Amino acid sequence: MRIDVVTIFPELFPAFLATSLIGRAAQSGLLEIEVHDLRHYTKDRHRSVDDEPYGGGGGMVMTAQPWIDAVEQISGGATPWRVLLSPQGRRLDDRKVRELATRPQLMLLCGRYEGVDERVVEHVVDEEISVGDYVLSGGELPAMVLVESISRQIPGVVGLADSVVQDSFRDGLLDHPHYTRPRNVAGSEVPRVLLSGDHAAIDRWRRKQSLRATLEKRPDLLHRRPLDLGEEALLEEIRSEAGAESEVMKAEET
Ligand code: 9D3
Repeated sequence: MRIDVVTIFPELFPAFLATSLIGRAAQSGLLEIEVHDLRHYTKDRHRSVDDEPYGGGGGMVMTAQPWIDAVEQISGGATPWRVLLSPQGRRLDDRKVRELATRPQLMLLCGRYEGVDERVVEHVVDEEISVGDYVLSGGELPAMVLVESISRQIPGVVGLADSVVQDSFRDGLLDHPHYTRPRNVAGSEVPRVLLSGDHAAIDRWRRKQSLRATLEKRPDLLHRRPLDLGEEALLEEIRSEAGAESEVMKAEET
C-alpha cells in the first residue's frame, strides 16, 4: 500500500513514521509513505497557501491552486483515493479504517486555518473524514491517526501476538482488565483467578469482565451487538451483582 500525505507541516511526521509499527512496515515494503510540503506547489514569491474569505468573517482560507496542483502532480497518472481530513467529514470508525485499508493507494490532505476553498473538495477530494467532534488545529494529527489505524489492518504489519488483541476489538466489546507484576500494588491484589492456572476459569472471568466494562463504560456497543447465550448468562450475573452491591439494595436488605 502507498500513502501520500500533503501538509504545510511536513516536519511533524518523521518521528511518527519512525515508530516501530510503521517503521517496520515501511522496511518490509508492505507500506510506502511519502510526506509532501504543500508550499512546494505554490507559485508566488511568498509561497502563500491562504487568503481572506470571500464574504468576510474571521480567519483565513487555504487557497485552491496549491492543493489542485499538488494532487495532480503527486498522483502522476495513478488514481489514489483522496481523503481530506476535515471537521466536516464523516466520523472515522473501525469499519471505515478497514475499508480504506483495502485501497492500494491513498492520498491524505491535511487542512489548516478555517478550512480549504470548497473548489478543492469539489474537484480533487473523494471523501472528507473527521476523527471526532472536538476542535483540532488542522488535519495532521488526524492523518497520523488514519496512517496508524490503516497500517494495522494491512496483512503482515501487525505481529501475531498483537493480532489477538486486535480480534478482541473487532469482537465489539471492550477489553478486560490487565495485570502484571508485582502481585500487590498500593494495597490492591491481582484477582486470584489469574494466578490459578485454570485457563477455562480465566477465560470465563475475562469474558465477564469485558462484558462488565462494556456495560458500564460503553453500553452503546452492547446495543449494537447480538449476545450469545453464554454472554446473556454472564450479563445476568453482572446485573444481579451490581444490584447486590448498590447502596439502594444494601439499604433495602436492612
Ligand atoms: C474553531 C474553528 N471552527 C469554527 C466553527 C471550525 C474549524 C476549522 C478548522 C475547526 C477545526 C479546524 C481544523 N481541524 C481540522 O482540520 C480537522 C479536525 C478537527 O478539528 N477535529 C476532528 N477531526 C478533524 S480532521 C481535520
